[in-house]
Amino acid sequence: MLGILARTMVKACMVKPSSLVKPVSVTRVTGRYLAHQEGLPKLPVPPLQQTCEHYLAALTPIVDPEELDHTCQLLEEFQKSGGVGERLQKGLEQRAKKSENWLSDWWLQTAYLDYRMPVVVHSSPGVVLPRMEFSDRQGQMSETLPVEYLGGKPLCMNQYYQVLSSCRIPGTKRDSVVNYARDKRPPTHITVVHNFQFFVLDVYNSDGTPLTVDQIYIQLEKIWNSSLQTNKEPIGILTSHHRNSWGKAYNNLIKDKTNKESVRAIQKSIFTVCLDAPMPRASDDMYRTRAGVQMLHGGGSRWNSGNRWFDKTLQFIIGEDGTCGLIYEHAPAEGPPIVSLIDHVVEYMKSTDMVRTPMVPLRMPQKLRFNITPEIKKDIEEAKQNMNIMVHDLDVKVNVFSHFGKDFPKSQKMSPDAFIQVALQLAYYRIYKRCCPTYESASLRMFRLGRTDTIRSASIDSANFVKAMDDPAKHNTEKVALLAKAIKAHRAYTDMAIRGQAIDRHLLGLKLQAIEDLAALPEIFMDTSYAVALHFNLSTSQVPAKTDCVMCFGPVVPDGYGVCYNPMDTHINFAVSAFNSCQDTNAARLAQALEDALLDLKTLLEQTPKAKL
Ligand code: COA
Ligand code: HC5
Repeated sequence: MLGILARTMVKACMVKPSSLVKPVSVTRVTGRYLAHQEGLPKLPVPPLQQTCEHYLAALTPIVDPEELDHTCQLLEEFQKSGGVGERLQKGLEQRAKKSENWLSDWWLQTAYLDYRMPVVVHSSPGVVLPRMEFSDRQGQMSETLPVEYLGGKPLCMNQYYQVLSSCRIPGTKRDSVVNYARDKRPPTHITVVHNFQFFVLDVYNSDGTPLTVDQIYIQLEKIWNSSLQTNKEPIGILTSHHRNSWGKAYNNLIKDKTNKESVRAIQKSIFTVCLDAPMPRASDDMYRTRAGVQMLHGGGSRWNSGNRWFDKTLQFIIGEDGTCGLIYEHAPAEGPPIVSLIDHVVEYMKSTDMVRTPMVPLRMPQKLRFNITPEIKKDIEEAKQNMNIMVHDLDVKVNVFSHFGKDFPKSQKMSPDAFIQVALQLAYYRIYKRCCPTYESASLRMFRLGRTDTIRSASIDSANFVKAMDDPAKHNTEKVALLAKAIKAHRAYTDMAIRGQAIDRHLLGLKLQAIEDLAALPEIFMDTSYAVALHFNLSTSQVPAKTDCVMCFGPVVPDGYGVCYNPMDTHINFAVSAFNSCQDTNAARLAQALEDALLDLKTLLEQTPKAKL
């Protein structure tokens, strides 16, 4: 095993400085960045009437008919010529003209920086990478090395600069994000945390060349050996707290100069590497689930939750038992750029280049000191308690659906993503006998500074299908026709969303425009239907990766599920999350129902002779 790891280490040495995380020449990179950005179209503002129509259609399967009637009237009023809707629409169009992207700042603020729940579970996604077989500590530490050259991939340049050398900063009312990647002298260090103790590790020599893998290994070993004590205060756990509480604790923490400098070093670092202590053993069956929670929250205060700085945009996590993965703070970037980085690293690790390590002695990595006053200690204790409650409350089930992957729906000439989403609708309907508001992320990265919009997977067509599927009075041919229609409708919604024509961000924009105009909030936003529509019992996301990894995130409502999936060619990795405090939800139950639904769809299609379609 070490042979492979040793090779991996050597490969890391071969990265050209120009492809490293440190921008070699800011002007050159900026030039490329601008050219790239200018080539992208601007996010459109969809037509008002179109959004109103689609909104009513989206409400149809999820609200009562009387409620729908009422909303229909409100929408008519809203759209009236010379009415509120028209005025807000004009305001939005003006905003779109004047800015690079009418939505992105609002979205960053509303979806992330103003959101006060802890980032752990409620916002930051975790990713489990394929398990490594470490035979010893050298294995664990050398696996951290590929992360050093993650930035080399020519990604969307905007996201590239958001992911590295950046960090969220808590506030007592709202947060902010700092980014040091474009500084005149960008950071040249990463932070490493082991047994709750943080270290600064310089990954570049003074001449700008990167450390070799051997050198980094030597440095990591020094860190490891000087952080063997396990009785340290888990200062990092503060970052898992409710944002207002953390904001308050933060202001108190950084009153002390040493603490402030230590925090700054973490915020500035290119990324963080968490060398985790062993987690409780899990059976092979439960391994992925255990790894999923290790990435999402670290297992609680007595395990690895203190071995993090949850505000840090990118944290790679390497367990002693070969569990590898990462957690990222969502405010600056979406999943796909993160996953592209992973794919790049995994691919890079396969190369077999060799390089010699210069025998220059290196300075001991600097340990970050924290002065813990009784008040800070109290904040840590509070954060620990809160973290342990969150850990107990999170119910996760990670599964590999191994019967088929994208291959089967493709063989049926169906969109695999739509197939999975319709299966999920069926799974939910079978358990709850109702359709629920469902969110699927759609990428808006086709547009300059684009983030996401919502694909509403619960549609009139999906509802017709799920109701028919288990109805003994319906023939298979009819079920297949309804299935095909539901899948087509989903794919059509997806196309609409990625072209910037979906309804959710437009409605949000109209609402925020009203607030910005200091006008009364239009009735459509105070309507019960609107609240129902935004109560996403199913919050889902497809994050495709070449690497066989599993991504997970928490639910967005107390009685909901988070469902993340990575469809591979012949299998599907998926993670389901729920809250234990909700009696009505159960992650394993929905995961099982989803597997059953996927298989039942396949059986239905295979048992129905094509000629009859
Ligand atoms: N017949 C045969 N093949 C089909 C098909 C059909 N009717 N429809 C689609 N396919 C193929 C596609 O060509 C594609 O082929 P590939 O595997 O060679 O690439 C594959 O099936 C997958 O297509 P599909 O399942 O339809 O989904 P998609 O890849 O277009 O993805 C979204 C859909 C919504 C996930 C995507 O548009 C998106 O927005 N992704 C980003 C989501 C995101 O940002 N998530 C994270 C947020 S942090
Ligand atoms: C590593 C994969 C993480 C996926 C994260 C994701 O999908 O985030 C969604 C972002 C968005 O704007 O749609 C939010 N969601 C988790 C609530 C679906």
